[in-house]
Amino acid sequence: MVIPQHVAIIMDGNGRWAKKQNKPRSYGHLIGTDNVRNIAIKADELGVKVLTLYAFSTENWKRPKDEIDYLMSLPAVFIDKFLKELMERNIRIETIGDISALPVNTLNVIRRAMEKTGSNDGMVLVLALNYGGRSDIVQAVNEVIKAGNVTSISEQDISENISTRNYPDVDLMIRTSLDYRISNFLLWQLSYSELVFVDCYWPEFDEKRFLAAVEEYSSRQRRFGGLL
Ligand code: V0D
Repeated sequence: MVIPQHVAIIMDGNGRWAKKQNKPRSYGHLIGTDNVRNIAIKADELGVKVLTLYAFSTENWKRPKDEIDYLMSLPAVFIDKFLKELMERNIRIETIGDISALPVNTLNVIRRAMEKTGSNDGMVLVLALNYGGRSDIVQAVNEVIKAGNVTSISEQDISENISTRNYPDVDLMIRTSLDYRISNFLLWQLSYSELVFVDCYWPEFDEKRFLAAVEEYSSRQRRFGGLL
């Protein structure tokens, strides 16, 4: 099997999953948080090097305040429950997106987790938080301009200044919940990625389904490798 080095996931459908069983949206988000742990561990076991998860988009600020407040409590929930396990597995936590706009409590929890896991050199678990793909590109262009004396900008300039500059290219992008959109997730980075859309909600996306998505990726690589 060909293992993707970098997998990115749009974890969609938590609210709809909860509604389906007459539970509040927050319940879906909470179970979705446990699933982040399950999929991260499966990815690590398969030998994935970087797992990037779309946890909060720049558009998510438009949601009701109560829901935003609840979402902002989830990093602490996740870290309290699973930091020990991440340390045992040598997994490092990093983020992309403008985390400076997050509530200060949330920000402190995330910073502490990044410090504690900072010297782990196994899989990197990247949380995209207050992330938008267009703003990532704009930010990279502005970095290049700031470096001075710019008359033109190359693809390499942008690749070297975009948020994911230290990670390998995204090999596989998975979106749950059967929406066939990129929704301002990694735009630059998905240029050559395989896209797999899965017909279940994020809380239902288990290890078996993750493995199936990796197998689909692997079979596409084999076909491409054989030029057939
Ligand atoms: C809700 C489903 C883990 C999608 C997953 C602040 C939306 C659960 C984190 C997390 C969220 C963040 C930082 C960190 C460790 C874990 C998370 C948010 C939402 C938005 F260092 N799950 N999760 N963050 N959801």
